[in-house]
Amino acid sequence: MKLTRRSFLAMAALTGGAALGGPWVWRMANADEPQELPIPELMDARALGQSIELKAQAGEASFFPGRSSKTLGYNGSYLGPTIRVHKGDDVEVAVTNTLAEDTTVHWHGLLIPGELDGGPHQLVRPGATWRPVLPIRQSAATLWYHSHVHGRTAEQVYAGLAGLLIVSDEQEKNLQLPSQYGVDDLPLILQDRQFEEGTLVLPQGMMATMHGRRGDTLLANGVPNPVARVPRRLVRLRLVNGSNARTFDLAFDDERAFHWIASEGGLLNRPVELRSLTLTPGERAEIIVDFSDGRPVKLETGPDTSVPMMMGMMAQASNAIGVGRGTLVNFAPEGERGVEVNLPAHLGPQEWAKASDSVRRRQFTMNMGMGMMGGMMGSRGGMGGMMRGGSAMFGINGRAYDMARIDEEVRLGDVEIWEVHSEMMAHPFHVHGVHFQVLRRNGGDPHPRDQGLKDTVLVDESVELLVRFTQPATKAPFMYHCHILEHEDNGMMGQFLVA
Ligand SMILES: [Cu+2]
Repeated sequence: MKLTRRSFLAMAALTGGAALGGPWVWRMANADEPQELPIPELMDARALGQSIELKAQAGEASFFPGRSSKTLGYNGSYLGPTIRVHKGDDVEVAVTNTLAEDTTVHWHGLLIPGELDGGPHQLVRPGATWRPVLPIRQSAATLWYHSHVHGRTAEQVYAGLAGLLIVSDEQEKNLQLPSQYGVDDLPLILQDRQFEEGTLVLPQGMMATMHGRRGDTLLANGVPNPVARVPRRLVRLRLVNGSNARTFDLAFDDERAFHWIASEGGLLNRPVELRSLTLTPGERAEIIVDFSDGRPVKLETGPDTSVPMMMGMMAQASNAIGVGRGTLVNFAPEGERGVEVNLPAHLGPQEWAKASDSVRRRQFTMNMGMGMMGGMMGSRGGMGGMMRGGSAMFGINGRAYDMARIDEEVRLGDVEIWEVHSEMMAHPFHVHGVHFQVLRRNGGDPHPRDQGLKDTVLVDESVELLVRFTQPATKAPFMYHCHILEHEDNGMMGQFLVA
């Protein structure tokens, strides 16, 4: 049955209007007319004379038919163009802030000096333009860029300030992996968002801060339940978890195998066959999927299990989350069956550091509920008052982030072991300006999914990371923080210099 707007209104009238615009109705309407997967515009730095222009702007987006939402985007109303840069080049980016508030643009995963990083210290004021020249010296990888303005990162990213950043190089080109952007090389920014009557809403309150903002609707490139038309051959998917807080457990609905070829830092040594893949906020993965059988298939995520039981129950009671299993993308293979191609057995020769190169060990604990009792007993009006007051609810090593305090100092060129622990729930840990390898997880061997060079990692209990510092941070520090953006905004962040 085709649910037209008129029959929908009639049905709403029959049900006494109670269901008018309820989320299930919108999802039904949407399921009737699936939208095509939008492919963000590609801005190739070489084609553009090594000059990229990004404009942070306010806009309106229509996530559901006939409903518009207030959003933010780069050069558009929601999300931003895909920027492609090439190893060896220097790329000038002009970031203009047309918003009525401060912003920054952080190049998540790019190995560049601290003052170019786009963290909280590189504020772009309303009306101003920031012009960093980015030296691209790292291997091919899928990165992303997003707002990182302290205290407002969560709200700005939630509203849409994020985009994909691809680094290309000759070695990766020579592998002849699927590389036709938007055809057999698809960017997929995966997010969850909360809607009411088809309009994007910003969850508020203590639950939203404690868990990070989560939502009942899954989006890929800003569209719920989209259809991606793909050729009947091997296709590369560049997956980014751009959610504020939700970890995705990705798998295809027919449980087909696929090959994981790249982690956050670039190509793995060799393709790894998987049937499911966990992606925490800030993490990326490139996978190769074989669509040659021509059968439609869905990319799904399992239910959100990253909230502790008690907190999950509280959240459900307060309707802050309602997130089960769901579809992210419907793939519809089309055209003639492609000729069979084998993936290269060997991908990237990752010459990297060894644990024995490490000269120092540091410990970090991501704290949650710090000073909670004191805050509840205190005179600030309970937990709500405490959150608004911004007292130390979240921190690292017992301290909330302070822009004026340098927490760690590292020697340029050193390799160190960072031990990272999580409190209360699993937290994704991101370090700016570095790549690391996971040496140990929860006191044992790392998981298969921990391999490769990374800049973001899910810490359920503890991890040991081998970190190499190749980028200076003298004029401005690098950040390390929880990538649940509400935790980060509320103090679960520290900063370090590299000299
Ligand atoms: Cu966290």
